[in-house]
Amino acid sequence: MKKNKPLKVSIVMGSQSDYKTMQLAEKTLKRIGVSFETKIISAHRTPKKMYEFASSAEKKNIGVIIAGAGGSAHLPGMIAALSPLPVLGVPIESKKLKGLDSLLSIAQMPKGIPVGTLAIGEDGAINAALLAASIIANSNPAIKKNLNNLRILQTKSVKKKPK
Ligand code: RP5
Repeated sequence: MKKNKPLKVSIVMGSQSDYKTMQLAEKTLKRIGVSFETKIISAHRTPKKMYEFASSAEKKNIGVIIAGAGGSAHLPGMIAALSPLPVLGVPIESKKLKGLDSLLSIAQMPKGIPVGTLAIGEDGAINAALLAASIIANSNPAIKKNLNNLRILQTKSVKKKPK
């Protein structure tokens, strides 16, 4: 019997300037052994590219989309509107409002089209990757094992006493 190809994660971001944050999602997925692709797609600067990406993502063996955006951060919501895949939004820490604008834009989706919103900035990028990996792990026992191992390591790394 032909084996299904494992699902991958697509990491997209609105601008090159988001990559400093979003590369932590890449690093985290690499650590867990989850396949991924990374693209710059802007909802307002490249709307046609966004439409093409979001409307064809499901056919391209993508299981989860992580979308990072800053300011008036409509990218995750627009992608979620066009794709049935789970979309995780990472609010980029913007210069002017420190990411509060991004957080509220991404989190305050009106009912009907959900975006799973993570924390602002680096923690959000890392947790988006961990969450994406745990979604992929539902149909991939090897990834489940890697995620569990990562948690065991994290637990062991906690010191008993402060120095
Ligand atoms: C958003 O505008 C991007 O996600 C980025 O966070 C923000 C600023 O973009 P640049 O002006 O740095 O390209 O679309």
